[in-house]
Amino acid sequence: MTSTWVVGDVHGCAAELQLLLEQMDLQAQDLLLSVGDLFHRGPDPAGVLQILQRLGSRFDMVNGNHERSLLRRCKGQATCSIDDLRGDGGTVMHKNALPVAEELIAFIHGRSYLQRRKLCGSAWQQSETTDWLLVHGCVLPGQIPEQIPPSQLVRKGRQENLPNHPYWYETWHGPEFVVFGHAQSAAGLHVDAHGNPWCYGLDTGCVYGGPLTALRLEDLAIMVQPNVGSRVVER
Ligand SMILES: [Mn+2]
Repeated sequence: MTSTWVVGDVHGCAAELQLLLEQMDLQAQDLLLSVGDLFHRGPDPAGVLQILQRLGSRFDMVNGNHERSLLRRCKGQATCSIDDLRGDGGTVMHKNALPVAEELIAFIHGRSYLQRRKLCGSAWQQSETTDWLLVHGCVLPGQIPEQIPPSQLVRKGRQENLPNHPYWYETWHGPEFVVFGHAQSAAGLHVDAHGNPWCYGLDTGCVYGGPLTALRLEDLAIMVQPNVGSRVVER
């Protein structure tokens, strides 16, 4: 069986990513996908890059708001300063990213903001849902996901046309199953009134001390990173 793992917001937490991967024990046919926001806030963006580069074609991702901001800042620049590596909201990149700045930008350049893939596996045998979407922040009910601009896909996604402006994941009933990150408050499985699964939030706040978490699409298994011990978070 192929395993398709999706990991939540890494934000420069290389040690946690390494521990999770060791536990995951990816095989040659398996995939690791990321919901984006790989590099800012945390202590070791260069380490995250190295780990993911080693996975080669077994890794893929969508860009998050931090990648989007980083790419916009670095556009057209041959060399980078640490200021160019700022992310969303001006978040400073750890200085150990500077030696690998060009590699880091090349790694995220041209990545998509939305991916559509086919569901398969034991969790979906009785389900009419055929596709799943990988996105950093949101998709919006009533809109074709592929037509939503990146600036919206990386956001938390409130529905301004509804009373009390609920978040998209509070009313999302497909037709696709959606895996996303970005919002710690949205972490976990979201189901409808009949218990059908419709989306999964994977931002478990790793950079703030939560365990990095991954979801396997085939059976909705969850893997939680083993304890890394105490760590200072630089902001
Ligand atoms: Mn984000």
